[in-house]
Amino acid sequence: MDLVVLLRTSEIIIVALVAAALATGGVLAVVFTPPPSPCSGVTGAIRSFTIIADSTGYNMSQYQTGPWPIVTVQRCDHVVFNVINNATESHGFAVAYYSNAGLELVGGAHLKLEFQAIKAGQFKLYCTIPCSVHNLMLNGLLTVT
Ligand SMILES: [Cu+2]
Repeated sequence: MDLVVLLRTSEIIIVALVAAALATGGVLAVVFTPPPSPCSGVTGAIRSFTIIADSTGYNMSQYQTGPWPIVTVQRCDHVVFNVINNATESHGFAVAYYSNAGLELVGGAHLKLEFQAIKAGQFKLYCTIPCSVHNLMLNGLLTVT
């Protein structure tokens, strides 16, 4: 393959992949397709949690010293946060990585945030709206094992 001599390393890799795909009778397009989600085809358990936002924070986080609320699920579970704003002011509810924009709830609103927990790790639960008790709503924790 004299041609290879003229190619850069990245091009050589692609040529090698193409050659490998052709040699095994594979379809070339497969080489460039991103890997499937680790949860594709997996029906995880439904895990529902209620978050109540009011003047004590999220689920009375005012009276906790560490992160609060704390929720734990397994990877691929279907997570549902039922968020209730019992205050008169607006509050947000966001989940780092999974929903950074999160929900915006006016006073009295009930909203749901749902997703499949495809990535393991620890993710903050937090309010996205500056409010009178904002510091009480910045330290929730979702753990995906
Ligand atoms: Cu808030």
